[in-house]
Amino acid sequence: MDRTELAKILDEAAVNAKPISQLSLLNDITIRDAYIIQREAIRCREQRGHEIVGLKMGFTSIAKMEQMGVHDMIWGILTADMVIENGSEASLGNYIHPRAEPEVCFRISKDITAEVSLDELDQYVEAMAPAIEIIDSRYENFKFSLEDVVADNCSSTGFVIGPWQDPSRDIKNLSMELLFDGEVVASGSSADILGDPWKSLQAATRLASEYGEPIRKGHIILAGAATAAVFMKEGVEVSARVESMGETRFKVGS
Ligand code: OOG
Ligand code: MG
Repeated sequence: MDRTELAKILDEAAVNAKPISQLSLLNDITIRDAYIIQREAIRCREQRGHEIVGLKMGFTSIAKMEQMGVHDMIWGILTADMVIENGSEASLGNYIHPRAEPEVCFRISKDITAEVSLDELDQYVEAMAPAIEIIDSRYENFKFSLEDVVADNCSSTGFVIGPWQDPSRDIKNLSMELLFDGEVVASGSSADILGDPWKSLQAATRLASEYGEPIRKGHIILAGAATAAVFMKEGVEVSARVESMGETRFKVGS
């Protein structure tokens, strides 16, 4: 199958919340191909009127790489239909087998069209916040190769953002927790995100420029989870707590 057909299969699996078998089992897909498929599938969302609102980094922590059995950093595209308002509800029925993970995110203050060095990144960030990402692989049993997951837009499905605050360069060692009904179900540190979430943002500028994907003023960049992700359960209130940044939450509906 060609890349446009594969993108359509992934897009339909997401829209219908129906899992598919791994594309790499029957198709030869390189990482380059996978990013082209990812972009094509995003085009389907754009055609439905959902604009790009940012990027996400994935597998920036050892905990995540080990959980999913992969070995490299990846990135995906966030669109407007993935936004879940802080404190609102996300319905299980919209997803296949969703998991939640605690993250931090950055809001970009001016367009980025080339790689930005770690030292210069300050000039491009206007705010940061605690966040929760909902990931929902379109593959059966949440099993995939690196190429599969990249083609599937790195399992991107939803995200919730907590209170915005002024950017700080010193977020290297903040405790990060995921809670279900107030009980900690996963915990780690921002140090688990490449040693410093700013390094993840730096990598996002490098990868986006390599693939010709501009990062725009106002875009959100999710830096990647600090812990393994946890399956969502109906009726539970999911929250993430990041030391000195506060909390963000949503309720899991049916
Ligand atoms: C891929 C998404 C990885 C992260 O924060 O590491 C990711 C997956 O685990 O299905 O979002
Ligand atoms: Mg994530």
